[in-house]
Amino acid sequence: MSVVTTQKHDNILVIVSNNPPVNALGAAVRQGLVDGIDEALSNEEVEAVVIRCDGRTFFAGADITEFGKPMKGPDLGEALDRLEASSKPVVAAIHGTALGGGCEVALACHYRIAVPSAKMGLPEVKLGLIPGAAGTQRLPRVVGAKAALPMIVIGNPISAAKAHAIGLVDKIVGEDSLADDAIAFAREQIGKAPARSSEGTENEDGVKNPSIFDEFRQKNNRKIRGFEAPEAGIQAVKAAGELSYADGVKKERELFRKLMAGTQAAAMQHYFFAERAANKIDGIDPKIDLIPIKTVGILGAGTMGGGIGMNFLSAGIPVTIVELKKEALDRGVGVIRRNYENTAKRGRMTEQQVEDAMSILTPSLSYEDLADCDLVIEAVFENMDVKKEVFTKLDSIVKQGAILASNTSYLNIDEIAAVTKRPEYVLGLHFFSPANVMKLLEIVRGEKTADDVLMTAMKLSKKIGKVAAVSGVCPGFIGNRMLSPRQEQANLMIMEGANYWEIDDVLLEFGFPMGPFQMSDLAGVDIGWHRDPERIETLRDALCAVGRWGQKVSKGFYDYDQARQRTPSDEVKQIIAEFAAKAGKEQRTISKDEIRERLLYPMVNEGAKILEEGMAQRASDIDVVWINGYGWPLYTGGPMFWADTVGLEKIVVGLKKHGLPVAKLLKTKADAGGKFNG
Ligand code: 3H9
Repeated sequence: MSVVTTQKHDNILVIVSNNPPVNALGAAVRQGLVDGIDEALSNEEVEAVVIRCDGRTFFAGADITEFGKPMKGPDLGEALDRLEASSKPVVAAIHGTALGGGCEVALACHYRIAVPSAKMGLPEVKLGLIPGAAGTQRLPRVVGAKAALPMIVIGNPISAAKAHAIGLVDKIVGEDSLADDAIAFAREQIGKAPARSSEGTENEDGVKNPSIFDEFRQKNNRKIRGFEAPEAGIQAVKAAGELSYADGVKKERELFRKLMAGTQAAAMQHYFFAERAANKIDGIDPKIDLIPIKTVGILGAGTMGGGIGMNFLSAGIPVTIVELKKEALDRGVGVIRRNYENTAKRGRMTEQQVEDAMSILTPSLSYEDLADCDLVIEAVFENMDVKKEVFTKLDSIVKQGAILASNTSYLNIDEIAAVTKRPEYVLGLHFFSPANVMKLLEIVRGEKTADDVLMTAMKLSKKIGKVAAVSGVCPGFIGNRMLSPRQEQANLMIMEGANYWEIDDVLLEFGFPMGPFQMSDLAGVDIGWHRDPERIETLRDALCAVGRWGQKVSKGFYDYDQARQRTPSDEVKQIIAEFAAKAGKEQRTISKDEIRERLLYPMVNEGAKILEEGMAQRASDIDVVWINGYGWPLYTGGPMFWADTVGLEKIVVGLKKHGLPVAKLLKTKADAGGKFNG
């Protein structure tokens, strides 16, 4: 059966797409839409048309898997022009997510009706693109440039209610009566002149008040820094006000094609599929029976434990949080409430939602209260002996069949699991700080972790809004393991003559939000310091001894002013110089290229070792970890995809030039002219 069918209801022709899973607009669907419109126009009995989708969603966009392949059938732009040109009114009936090309289909229809749960958006920018089927020209003509800008340039979907408020949706209809309501609505439009989006006039706001574009750039500077597509989106929306519709479409196509040919779009499309691939666990049936997780226990109400708990509370899963001292427990619960209230103040939560979340939190001073939890996550002090003690106790208290997880960022999960009588129910859930904000969750698969336990954790990660990747057991897992060689090189280079701020700046220019020395200042230079100012063995000891503990005391590697702006410190430079002299390190100027290569190439090398040892399932999982947990710039596709774009041969040559080791897998792939991804 064709993916697009038509049904005639008296004088209304309903065109129905059924192309699971998300009704992507592949060649067959585009052809089906054109055929449907032709049928409607050639049948005299038909007076109006409805376009809707079966399955879980209205069209979720162009079929991304077709990108880069030769175009088959009508292109989406052509198909939509045919649709809009129809002399008979065409109504889009929207449920699920009308995204990208799907939102453009809706825009090309003369009217749009939606169910309350529907969402609409133009997320192309997240794939390194802008809409390419006239969305940038039709949308501003319907809702105005100001309302179109965030949709096109930031790309987050909006609710049906918001779409209705800005004029993108004409009517909200019953959640369960979309098909019938669409036919009735279409009938009401018979005889009226079709409302064509390309003829809308709302785009004049951008001409009357052109400052909206610069204001938008400034307001969103942090979000769009380094990305090419957002600026192209702004230019396209601007063109929608300044140019005729036909010229605007030409401009959009030009911008779209240029982006599509660039590496950023390739990198971001790689990431789209990487994130989804990371959910799949080799050798485990995705339909395996899961362990129901109705309540979660957290051990430790510190920054980490509290943050972890918030993820579950926000998802409506009751949490019991245990601390040994009342003072620490009260403090932890207070921080959770304050965090929620701050979110509410910023308008991202209602007061009711704050209360709802807090009402399912049970603070406790007793391990015994964790007995009935389905999952217990330990977030106590990072020390093997402490963890072993905690797991022995948990194993004796928590009911059989419950999962015991450690939030360790470094320690051996198998060793921890071995102290329990249920090693198959033990795994690592490595959250990143702040745990309620950071997207990444590293799921650490122990040697004995059972398949259903692992898959339960994976599914749960989605429920709490995390992006998860599975790591094997090795020191530092995927993320921190790759951070080590970068830090090592950074430390070596400042002893060889590179200025520490140059090292930070190289990473900033590459697209990281901060460099290693800024990171150290933010985390606290004194973390793990022995607190003896007389004992100076490392650079860190020396900085701590003179009170340079980091941003919290306004001085660490940098001096900080009240606005937290950093300036390099002469005192630190002096301390580094003394260390270098003591170590007899010859000083030289180190170029930016060398700094970049020595920071990043060893990470790629470590990534290769991680793959070689089977600690990551696939190279793209490593990309997912580094993009979501450590700020690796998304537009480069992550360390392994980036390495592919640099060329593995070049990386091997670079590593050798700097006297650094080359992993076997990297060398083999480089010799064969291969890639990590694909
Ligand atoms: C565009 O439209 C360009 C046009 O302007 C111009 C053209 C000229 N294509 O995410 P899920 C697959 S650009 C192909 O797990 P959910 C996905 O890989 C496009 N495949 O489900 C996965 O496959 P698998 C603009 C797609 O319920 C499966 O569907 N649109 C596409 O969590 C399920 O996906 C977008 O960027 C696609 N477009 O979320 C929207 N979309 O099972 C992209 C999904 O093998 N899509 N797949 O791993 C989404 O944001 C989410 O998929 C959606 C559902 C919210 C729809």
